[in-house]
Amino acid sequence: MKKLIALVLALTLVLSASSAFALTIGFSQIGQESDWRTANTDNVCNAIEEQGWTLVYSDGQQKQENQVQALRSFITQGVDYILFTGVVTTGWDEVLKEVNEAEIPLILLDRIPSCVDDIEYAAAFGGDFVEEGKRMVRWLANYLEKEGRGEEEINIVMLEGTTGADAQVGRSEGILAELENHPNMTLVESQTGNFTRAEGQQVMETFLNSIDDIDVLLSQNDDMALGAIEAIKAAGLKPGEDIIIIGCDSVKAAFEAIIAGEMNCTVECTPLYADFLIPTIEGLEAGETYGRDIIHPEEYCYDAEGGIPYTEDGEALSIKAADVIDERVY
Ligand code: GYE
Repeated sequence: MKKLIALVLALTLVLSASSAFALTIGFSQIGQESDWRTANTDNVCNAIEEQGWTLVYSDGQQKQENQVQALRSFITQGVDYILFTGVVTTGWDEVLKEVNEAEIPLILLDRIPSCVDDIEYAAAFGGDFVEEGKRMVRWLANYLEKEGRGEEEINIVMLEGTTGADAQVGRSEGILAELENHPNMTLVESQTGNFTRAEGQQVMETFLNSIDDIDVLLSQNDDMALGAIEAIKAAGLKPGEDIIIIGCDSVKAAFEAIIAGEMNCTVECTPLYADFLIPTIEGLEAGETYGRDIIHPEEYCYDAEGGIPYTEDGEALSIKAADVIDERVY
């Protein structure tokens, strides 16, 4: 009898924790290049499984053709929803039209394909990458000003993300646009580090070998900045002091580097989309529609002391990394 009661209790718990709908969700993810990506995959996959929904997960290993294949196999399997993050922006027109023809609701996540205006989608969530790029430069300009270096000639090197990825295209655009406002800042060299630590380190090594006086590194994600820190140390320089280092994503490891004085700032880009995604799918199941807006989460900027403006209106101020590191989940 006791066993029976325990079983009934356990079943009730499972049922109340899982959702009322039995859904199968196909998720075409791009790969595992960074801490951001790991956090994103875990957050989305765990949330789907916690709902009791069936997850069909596919890791594209940074290859567009793998992702095209995954999308086609989701169509063949007749999944109920497709979540899609494309490794690059272009080249998705055909396969996404096939998804539309199969009438499987498509949810765009993180990186938005360039054919977005020509396809149907049920909802879209992603970072405002152009704004993130601008924030990196605005933070830099305001920091230099505060340090009394506002008029100084500043040499910048840049580590770019995967060439042609939405986050690379957008952040580059934002950075270049904002640099126009600062004639004292020169972008002396820019190369891709593919959003990985290993390549960030390698490319920074080549920058250090060929350029004498690097003042600033703008790194389009934190992982590449963390790799670059190793290269800078190996060259006998002090990261965060001899070279100002600004990253993007705001992963915990970047907070640790900031607290250690080896990195100066990280502009936030959240990977935590589950809290948007699950209610959206539940809403779609209930017949809601979400229009064509691309939803950008609210994001901040973190550094050693706090108090540096980074938005266009100058009102939002950077947050001290040490004050919030304990709450960081990624
Ligand atoms: O910044 C980087 C990741 O698309 C926003 O991809 C994402 C980017 C993120 O690998 O770390």
